[in-house]
Amino acid sequence: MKLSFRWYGAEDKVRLEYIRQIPGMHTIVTAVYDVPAGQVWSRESIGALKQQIEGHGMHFEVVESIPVHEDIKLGKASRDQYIENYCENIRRVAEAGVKCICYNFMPVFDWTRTELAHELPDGSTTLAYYQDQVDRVNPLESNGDLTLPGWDASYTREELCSVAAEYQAMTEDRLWENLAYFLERVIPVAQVCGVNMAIHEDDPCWSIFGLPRIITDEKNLDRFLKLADVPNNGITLCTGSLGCSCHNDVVKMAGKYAAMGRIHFVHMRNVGVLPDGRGFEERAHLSSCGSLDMYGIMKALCDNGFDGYIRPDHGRMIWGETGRPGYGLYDRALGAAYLNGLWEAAVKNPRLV
Ligand code: DNO
Repeated sequence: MKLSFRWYGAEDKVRLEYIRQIPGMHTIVTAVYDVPAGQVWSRESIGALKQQIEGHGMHFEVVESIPVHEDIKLGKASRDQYIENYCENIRRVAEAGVKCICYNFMPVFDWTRTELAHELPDGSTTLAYYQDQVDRVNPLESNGDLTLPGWDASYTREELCSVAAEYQAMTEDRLWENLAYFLERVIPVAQVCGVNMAIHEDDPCWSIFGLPRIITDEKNLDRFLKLADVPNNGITLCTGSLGCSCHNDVVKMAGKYAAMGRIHFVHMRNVGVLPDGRGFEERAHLSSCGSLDMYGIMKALCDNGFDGYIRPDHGRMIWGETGRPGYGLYDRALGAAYLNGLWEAAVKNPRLV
């Protein structure tokens, strides 16, 4: 496995010189952030990222994310131009040495939480999702300044309402068709460029605000992989996104999709799933702090030949750190050290065949 770390570019408070000091750090995961979804990234911007990362002794091999324009998800006539732009971005990042691209196919809202700084008993703060808080919010009807963490801040309220309204007639089947249309055009380009596409599961992995969500469980991941049944069409296994539903057996999925060679990127995060569908809280990476068997997942990956990228996903805020929720340095660095330990243990205790 290649250990990686998400970095938000030159503006990020978490500096590359700190990240490189995490033992075993190999790859920086980043993106060109100053361009709206659907536009082509300049070679200068991509090259500047590469230069900074390599200047700090690391590699730029994973992009998270190249966002998929809403018109593609909606299946509008304008999608062909946006898909062509997407393909051009694949070509350009591949030229710069990128090997894996993470993206998602969630309508309108990316990851959604109701609290960004929920205090845990040890005084750290974390991201949390409480279903009753979500149920009280209707972003399509409310005219206040309603917002939830994770929403795309580049939308004005009016734009958000109008794009969400366009989804009123959208069904899961239509969304699947639009995803298939996208993959038919994008995966062949990825194959030529030697890039692995890695879709991120929906977070949380269920429908919110009446919008369809389809990358949610094993059955749907099987269906997704068959849409383009080639290695370059793979997944980002996000343990927290899948693991916030107790119906998903993440250890089993890790082993199964790794054995198929279809996991290209892993987001390792632990969550505490609350009883009775009340939601979940993000927790420290250590298995005993949450609901997931983090060793079981790493072992399943290792035993099944996984050799892609792994990054510690969201961390809590600890030791007085402030910054981008989920993306501080300290707790993610603790997570990285823990993942190194789990991996070493897994490698030294191979499955007996
Ligand atoms: C949240 C991230 C997601 C992820 C996208 C991938 O912290 O895991 O925003 O980057 O869903 O496209």
